[in-house]
Amino acid sequence: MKKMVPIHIGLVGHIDHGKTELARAISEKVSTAGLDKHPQSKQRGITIDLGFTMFTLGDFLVTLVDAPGHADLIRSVVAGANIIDAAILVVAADEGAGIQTGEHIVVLKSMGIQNLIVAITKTDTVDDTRIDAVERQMKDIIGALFSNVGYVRVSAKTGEGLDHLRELLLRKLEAQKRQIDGPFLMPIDHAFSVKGHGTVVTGTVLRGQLSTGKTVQLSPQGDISRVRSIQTFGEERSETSAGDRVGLNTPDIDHRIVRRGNYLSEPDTLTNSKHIIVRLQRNELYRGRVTKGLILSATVGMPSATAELVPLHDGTSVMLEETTDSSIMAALLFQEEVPVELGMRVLLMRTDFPPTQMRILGSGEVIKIPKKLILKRSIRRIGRVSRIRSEDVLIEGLASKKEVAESISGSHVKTLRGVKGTLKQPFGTRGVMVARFEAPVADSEEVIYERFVEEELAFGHRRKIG
Ligand SMILES: Nc1nc2c(ncn2[C@@H]2O[C@H](COP(=O)(O)OP(=O)(O)OP(=O)(O)O)[C@@H](O)[C@H]2O)c(=O)[nH]1
Ligand SMILES: [Mg+2]
Repeated sequence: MKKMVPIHIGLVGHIDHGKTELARAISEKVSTAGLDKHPQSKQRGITIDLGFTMFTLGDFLVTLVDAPGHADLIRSVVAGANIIDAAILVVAADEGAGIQTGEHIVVLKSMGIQNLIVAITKTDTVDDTRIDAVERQMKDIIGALFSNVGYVRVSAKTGEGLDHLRELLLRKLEAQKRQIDGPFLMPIDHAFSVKGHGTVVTGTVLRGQLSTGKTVQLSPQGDISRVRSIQTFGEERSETSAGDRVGLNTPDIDHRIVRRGNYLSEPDTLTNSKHIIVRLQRNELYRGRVTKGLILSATVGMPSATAELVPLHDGTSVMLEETTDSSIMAALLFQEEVPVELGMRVLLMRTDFPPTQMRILGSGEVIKIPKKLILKRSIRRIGRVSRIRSEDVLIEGLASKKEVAESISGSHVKTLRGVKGTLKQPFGTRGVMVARFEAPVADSEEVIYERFVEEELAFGHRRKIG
């Protein structure tokens, strides 16, 4: 059999707009972690968990990753976006764009997805003028956000438009460049036990190659297992490589400890860390503030974790109380250890915001994984020139009493205009200080004293060093 080219397409969009029905209508095979398998899905009639189905199209072996539309399940959409090459954004013809339509567009864009098909679904429920209006609405919203966009109208109920969708996919899909080199890496989406075989984990191989008999490690737990067998949509194979969707039989790992977003990798290649430094682009539609101590949900690669944010002065390790910049450098302090690698994609979300508000703060990548997180906090005092006596300048307001003034004697200061000086000694008992400057200063001019204290930080607490 000719080797098919694997490609992964996400199905995203507002709740109830017809993603799962569309997946059913165009798929040939449903995976073990198939559509709406979660018990609550049947009860509530909504998708709870990522679902995976498959069909072939020309040379492509297409995996559809069906994501939930419910606002509370946005983390699954982000997790799914981490393993897809392209996306179908589903919009119901009767309802038009919903709130999560917009949110999912931001997720796709943030995760670097450029290839997008907008599928207007449920076309059997409305007339053509309505469908035209929804298409116009979507074109307005999408604008120039994606480099490769197509539009299609479908009904999962009558089958109308499905051929057009296949055609459009065939035209727009491109074989992806996969990272075959480098250590094996696969984020896990499901784990279960098969009688007589033990644990099977499923996922999409992001990097490297693997063959049966090799050893893999579960992160962050650290457990090791031999890979007894490899399957793709029910077919046994002896090896797999980046881009494949597989089920791996890893009998030495207990399936009950495996969580969505854990990784399987070549042993000892991933770092588990409680803190990272990231560079982010602020989401233009985010209306909240970006302040020190903000608690948010951080997706790093596939898994999400609760994290505390500390904005940093660009290019340094100096903490900021707040940043209003669009390009942000920040430290993330996790509540629990997270497996990370340099360059992994990061998306930050305010899950404390109501879903009617833009919750995505921004996205970017991991730029540093420090062993210890030691940052500098600026302590800044502003005083004022109170008297000038030839070379000696008296400054008040930098210290409250003589002892404090003594403790900062010898420190450098500068005026608001940038004239540099040195604090010499206290003058009197009320904290006034004598200073000398490199150039003349004016009466009442403001004088800035700044020093840095180092702190070691972890989620929820900090410790002064020295
Ligand atoms: N008439 C009609 N109904 C549809 C069509 N597609 C889906 N539906 C119905 O719309 C409802 C929601 O469909 P789903 O496919 O479950 O929607 P979803 O987008 O997967 O929903 P979530 O995953 O919960 O966000 C179901 O009752 C479907 O039967 C369609 O093309 N025509
Ligand atoms: Mg669904």
